[in-house]
Amino acid sequence: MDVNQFKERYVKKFEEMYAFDYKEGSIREQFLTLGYLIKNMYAPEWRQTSDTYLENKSKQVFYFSMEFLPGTMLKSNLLNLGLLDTVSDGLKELGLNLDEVATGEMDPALGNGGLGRLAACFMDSIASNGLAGHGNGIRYQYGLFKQKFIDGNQIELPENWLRNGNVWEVRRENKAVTVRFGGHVTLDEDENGVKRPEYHNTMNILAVPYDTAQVGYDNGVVNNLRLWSAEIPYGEEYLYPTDEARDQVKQITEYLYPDDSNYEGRMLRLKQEYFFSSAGVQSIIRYYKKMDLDWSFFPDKIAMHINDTHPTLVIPELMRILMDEEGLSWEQAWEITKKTVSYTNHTILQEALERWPVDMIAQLLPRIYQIIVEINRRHIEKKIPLYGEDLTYRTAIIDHGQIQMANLAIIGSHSINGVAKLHTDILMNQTLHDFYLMYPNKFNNKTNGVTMRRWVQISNPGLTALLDDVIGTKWKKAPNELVVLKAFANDKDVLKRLDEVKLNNKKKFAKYVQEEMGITIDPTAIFDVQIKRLHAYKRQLLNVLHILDRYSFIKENPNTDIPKRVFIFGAKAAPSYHYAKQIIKLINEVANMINNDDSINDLIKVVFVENYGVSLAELIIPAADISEQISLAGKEASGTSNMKLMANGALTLATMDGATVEIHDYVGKDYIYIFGMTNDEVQTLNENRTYHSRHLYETNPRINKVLNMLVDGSIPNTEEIGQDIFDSLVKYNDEYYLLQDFDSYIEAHKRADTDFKDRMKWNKKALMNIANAGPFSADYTIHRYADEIWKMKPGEENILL
Ligand code: DL6
Repeated sequence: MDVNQFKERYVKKFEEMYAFDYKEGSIREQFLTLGYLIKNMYAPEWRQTSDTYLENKSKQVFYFSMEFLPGTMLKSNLLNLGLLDTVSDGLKELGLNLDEVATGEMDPALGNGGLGRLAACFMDSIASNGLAGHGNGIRYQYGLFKQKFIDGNQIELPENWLRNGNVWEVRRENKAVTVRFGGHVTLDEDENGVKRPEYHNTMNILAVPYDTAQVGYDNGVVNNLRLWSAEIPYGEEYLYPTDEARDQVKQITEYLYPDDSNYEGRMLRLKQEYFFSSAGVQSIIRYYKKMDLDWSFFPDKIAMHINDTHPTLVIPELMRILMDEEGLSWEQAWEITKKTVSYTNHTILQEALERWPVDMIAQLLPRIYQIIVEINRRHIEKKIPLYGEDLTYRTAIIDHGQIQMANLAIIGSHSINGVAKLHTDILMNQTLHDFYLMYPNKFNNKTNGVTMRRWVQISNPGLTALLDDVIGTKWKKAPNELVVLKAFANDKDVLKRLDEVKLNNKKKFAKYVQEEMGITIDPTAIFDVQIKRLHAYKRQLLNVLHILDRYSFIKENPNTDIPKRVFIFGAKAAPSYHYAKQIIKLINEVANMINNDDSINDLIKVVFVENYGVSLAELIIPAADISEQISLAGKEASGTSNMKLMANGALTLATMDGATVEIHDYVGKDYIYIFGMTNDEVQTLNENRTYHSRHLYETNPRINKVLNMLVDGSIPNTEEIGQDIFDSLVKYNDEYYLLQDFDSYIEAHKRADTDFKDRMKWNKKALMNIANAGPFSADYTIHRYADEIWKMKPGEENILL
């Protein structure tokens, strides 16, 4: 399609939809027109892809995830279809602007953070790698809450992302399935003497799928993301006569759980987990039957991947269907299930390891409960002779009245992977060591990755143009080609152009900050960025302590020549996470104090953006100079903002944690600022029990001064929270060792200050980061998942162009 054809089709489509001239359309109408037009364009390939998979009986992977955080889809669809320039030019000729039209799209916040965003990167890479793979999740009516700051406090508002409809989705009522909850189950013998379950008094919910195309990059592949919505079954409305009864159904897919680390035993969440697991498995089984193959081929044709333990009920659900509905024996069903399912662990935080009370599962899912009990019984029976009672019981699925979901996920699958080398090592050697002894071959590492299409090509067009010009365009399909850039590490012209690209991105962000927040920031300052969920282990507080230290230094040395810094934060706290919300309040009050202090000559500014999410990340990341990855070593499973920031030329200032260890190894120690304890040192400190934070407070003058600022009235409006935060560091012995790492953190920042003054030196470091970002492309990560876990190859038949 050329520009003229596009223009013609756009104008026609607009008139068909709205019956007036496109020039009078609102941004929303202009966006919707474009969205429907694009959807019409990929629809034939979407259909053809799925037909081809069926005809060729291709092996397909289904990625089960409670969260998908895709970001807006207009530009990524255009990019992947090869239409970005055509549409941008065409709109311009029509007097419209693609960037403006794109603002008409809502950003679907169907995830909390890293885990959901990873799932979205994977969808893009699966399709772009030409693999037959689809997502399976929940179509939440309300995404993650919209964050507002009122008097510096986080307030949560509902995020009704569907209020104007969703152009990309297709409701497929004819593909709906029924999911059963509650009631009770009896096992009755059929005419052949086989025990069959009979369900009584269940609550039946209709699961209706909404499909969204996942367009591959320049390869004609269009896969599917299927999100399920809960509805009352047709013709059964009479069973739900009250508002309360109807609400119970609606609630199942109403809200995304706003917490990524602390799962309370809430019935609704358990319902959500079973709802989308069951619906997904049922639809896959229905599909498999169309292939008309023996059940023994199931794992050769289907892989089901569970993204953390939230979809673990896939395991007993697959068992249930294979045995109860398809008549397979326990042994046959178990073999198929294990070979089909694989599991990724995303955290070692104890509070995030899911456990459900036995009573709750027994009451909500009686048949599933029976199956879990039997899986557990057989596991124990089989393993005791091999590993003894102690070890075996430590790996039991049912323990102290709780169902351990990670144990079920490991026992019922053929692969468990961590998301960075260090994380996987910790899983094997500590957290899941008993399982590692039992199943060493199931464990493997798959370091996370990010899609360079969204995180470089779409969000940083300036850098993309520079790369295309300097190293050619191969990197777009083979991100490791970025390494060619190293040849230009001392090329003054390239470094200058890189500097200009960064400056332009910083100006763009500065404009946003001015317009939306009324804060003036200098684009030539160091933009120091920490963007991630607010959590104590991620140590945003350490960042604040550094800001306070720097602030008091400048107050005492107003003529210092350190470069200006803008500290940029983006973070949401789980609504019930009191301490994290106190940190948010502290950052906002520190920002207020510093931003309004004329005596420091603008040497520091603090910007805490409201409602951080994918769209804001696309604006902030290309503008970043420093990437703060400062979690306590051993706590961050991987991190992915570290990869996005690196690919955009930010220098990482970090502890040796998660995938940052690998970033360090690739980029080399001269191009990264490492500080703080290693994981081994943290372990030693834990074991020795010799840490006394109060001692550091009392003996280290710098720490003493900064901590006193939290309680001596230096920071307005923080009386209560200041004391609580101070206590967490001094009275309660500083659980995440901020004070232990404080000095080396300050030193790392000093090194960055010095380097930043030498522009060419800094730009060379930035260039080296971009050049080494290739290995962190999700395309490679997905290649490894496909090859080593799912046993899939991007077959010729999947590449349609
Ligand atoms: O693997 C994706 C992402 C990692 O990069 C982060 O390090 C990790 O904190 C995050 N985990 C979660 C917690 N979810 N659970 N359970 O989001 O996963």
